[in-house]
Amino acid sequence: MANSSSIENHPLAPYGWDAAWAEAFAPHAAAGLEPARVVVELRRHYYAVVTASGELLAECTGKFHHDAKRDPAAYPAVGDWVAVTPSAGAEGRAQLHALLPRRSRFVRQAAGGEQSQQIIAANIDVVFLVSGLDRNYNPKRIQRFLVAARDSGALPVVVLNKADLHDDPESVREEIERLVPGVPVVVTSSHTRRGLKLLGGHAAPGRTLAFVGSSGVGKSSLINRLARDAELPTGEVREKDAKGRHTTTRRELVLAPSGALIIDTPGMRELQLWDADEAVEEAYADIAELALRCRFTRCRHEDEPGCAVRAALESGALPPERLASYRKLKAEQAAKAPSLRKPGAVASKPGWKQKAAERAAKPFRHRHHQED
Ligand SMILES: Nc1nc2c(ncn2[C@@H]2O[C@H](COP(=O)(O)OP(=O)(O)OP(=O)(O)O)[C@@H](O)[C@H]2O)c(=O)[nH]1
Ligand SMILES: [Mg+2]
Ligand SMILES: [Zn+2]
Repeated sequence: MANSSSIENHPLAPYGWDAAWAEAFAPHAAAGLEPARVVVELRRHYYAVVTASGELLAECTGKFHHDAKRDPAAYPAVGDWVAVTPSAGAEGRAQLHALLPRRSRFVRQAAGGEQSQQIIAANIDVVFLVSGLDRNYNPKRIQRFLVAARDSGALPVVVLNKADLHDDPESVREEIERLVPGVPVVVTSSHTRRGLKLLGGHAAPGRTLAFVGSSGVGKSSLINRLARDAELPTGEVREKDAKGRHTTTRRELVLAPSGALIIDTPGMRELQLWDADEAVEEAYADIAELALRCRFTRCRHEDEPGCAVRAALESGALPPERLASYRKLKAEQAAKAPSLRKPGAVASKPGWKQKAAERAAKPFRHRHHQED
């Protein structure tokens, strides 16, 4: 077993390698495998991993797939420690053989129970839930998120970003603190740099921080501030409703100048932390309310007798456009539900596959961030 001074000098120490990981890895080391940390999920079952000798594009072995038995949680996620071997005759490529047990995990609970847990980020110390203090702000969503964060094994921190767009951010902070007692709440602005020191306080060397939240709240912008040269893509939000455009399309770990490891994630449309259906029901609470009064509990509001929704349409109390948009959303969700259960569903946005294929075809190089 390696002694502690050689652990500190280990080339992977900046990525969080320590004596406990070395111990967990011992059987794999004995089998001639190398340790590596997943820094990007490129596409389904393909990962950029960092090893003692540099970065490799790793692919799960056939045996790995067999043992994983299609359980998404059995596959590596960004932040995971894995065992690899460089592929013979394919430079920059590696075979991924095994996954080390996780210390913590932030999961998205998709519809469909246990088997559908999707790991958003693994081995994280702190998970920041970012909200924007613009129209995006939603206390209920923050509460729901904290339920997911509570089980993660990481410290949850609520981040209220875009403070520059709000008249009284402190009052919001107080409201959230009352709502979620004991959870740190930080007010930030990536534009004015407000609160960045407080965020940076969590960014100690070797610690892993993950940023999650809806699209457009400023996750990548905040990370770019903390990791000066991360140069993560950021995108505009829509004028009419402050919704983001899903600029970030992959989960990626960057090494910040402070020595912290920071994980960026795509906005929450893909990372629904609660049942999507529930969100629609909430947005159309009036229709949900009416439906409670339909004679049949499974009323489709078409030609069933005693339908309160149709009655409201006929009386003019419910605008037909509203019912139409509700129906459209429900139909979209029904179509989307099965794919959300698949691992890698996040990566399967239009255009993604092609881009990933291009990237995979090129020799892979992840950004490195050194103290300057
Ligand atoms: N006013 C203001 N705008 C901000 C702030 N932080 C980020 N933005 C803007 O919000 C928009 C979205 O920022 P991103 O960093 O791309 O948001 P994101 O959370 O990474 O979004 P996705 O990658 O789509 O999930 C950009 O136009 C940013 O310039 C802030 O503190 N104040
Ligand atoms: Mg982003
Ligand atoms: Zn009905």
